[in-house]
Amino acid sequence: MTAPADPATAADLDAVRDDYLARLEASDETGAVVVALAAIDGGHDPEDVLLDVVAEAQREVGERWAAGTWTVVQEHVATHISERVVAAVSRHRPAPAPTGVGRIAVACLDGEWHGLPARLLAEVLAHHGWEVTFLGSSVPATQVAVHLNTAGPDVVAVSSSLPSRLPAARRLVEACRASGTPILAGGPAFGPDGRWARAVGADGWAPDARAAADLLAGQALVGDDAAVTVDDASREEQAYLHARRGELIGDLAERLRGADPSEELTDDLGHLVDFLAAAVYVADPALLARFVRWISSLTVPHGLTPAEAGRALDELASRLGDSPRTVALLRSEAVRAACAEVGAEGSA
Ligand code: B12
Repeated sequence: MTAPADPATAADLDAVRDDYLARLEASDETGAVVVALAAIDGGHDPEDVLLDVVAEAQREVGERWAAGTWTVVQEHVATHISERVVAAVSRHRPAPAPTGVGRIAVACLDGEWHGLPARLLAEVLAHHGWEVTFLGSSVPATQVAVHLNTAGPDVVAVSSSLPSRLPAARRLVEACRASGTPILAGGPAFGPDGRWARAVGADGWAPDARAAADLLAGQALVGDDAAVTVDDASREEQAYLHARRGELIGDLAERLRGADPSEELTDDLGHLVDFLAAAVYVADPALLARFVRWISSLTVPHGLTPAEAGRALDELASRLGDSPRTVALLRSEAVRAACAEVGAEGSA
């Protein structure tokens, strides 16, 4: 693909994105495809249309869902349209034949259903000459291992949006290590600077698909074992939290709202326990602090309020006294600061 657009062209792409979002808002699949293909026919690189129009629009879709201005159904419809647009773009400007740079498998972590980011990465890498096999959403590590043994790609690229999936990332790293295949990680799950990719032992991380293509072109992927923070104690406490998940959610929900809690509250408490377990797993209070800020920013009717989040963290700290790392994390300065910032007072 070509060099980044000059400023004038970049401004054009902003207008294309606005137009594209308007088509998503109108549930207009045909119109969205027309906008994307017209931008390409007008001289924009397909990579720029995928990343600066489709991916950016999807982020805005997420903002609108989080702000409560779009329903879940509107988000689903928009995402379905974007998936169709990605397919249309790749038909309109098919990737060239692989140039021999290498073979890469692109997969989402087990339990990770955000497949579109991985699809976008796969398209971009194919345009950079890679022979890509797209394994799809939520692929268990054991199944990736089968693929490694049978197809033998040079690299595995793993995508994840949810930090709560990080334990699955470590399982995948171990499967890749067993076959000697380097693993490149990406997506918001791994933190804004990729710190949780290093924590679980990935061999490389890139912030976006363009950077991934550059990284893969430039150097061999070599992990840094010293950066891995997962150890036996963190595994044990994460597993313990996972085992008690249902009981903890039920007890917290009853404590917060009595006998008839909303489904949204129960879902949010599930996220809370899962993000706590992931934070314990990678031994980083910043992960839980980010969660506190995120959950408090949502305007989901009947969901967990900031004050309830603070009480839930308190309650967890008092119930999990047999898990010293978990309690230390719940009582950490980073988590306290996040709680104070969002009005989740009274936290542990
Ligand atoms: C569409 C969507 C969904 C769809 C996904 C369908 C699909 N086919 O992908 C569905 C409905 C399944 C979904 C479900 C959920 N979602 Co959702 N979803 C989104 C949304 C709106 C868009 C995702 C997207 O396409 N983004 C655009 C991509 C291109 O951006 P990206 O991920 O950053 O990817 C780029 C880079 O990160 C990088 N990259 C990505 N992967 C890789 C891999 C490698 C190797 C490399 C190097 C780089 C790389 O390259 C990409 C392009 O440059 C996001 C909002 C957002 N900000 O993304 C929320 C969002 C990710 N979802 C969110 C949530 C909470 C959920 C649910 C938990 C909701 C629920 N209550 O159930 C579930 C979880 C399901 C699960 N277990 O996976 C939250 C996550 C918040 C958090 N703190 O983690 C977000 C951020 C919404 C929000 N604003 O709060 N979701």
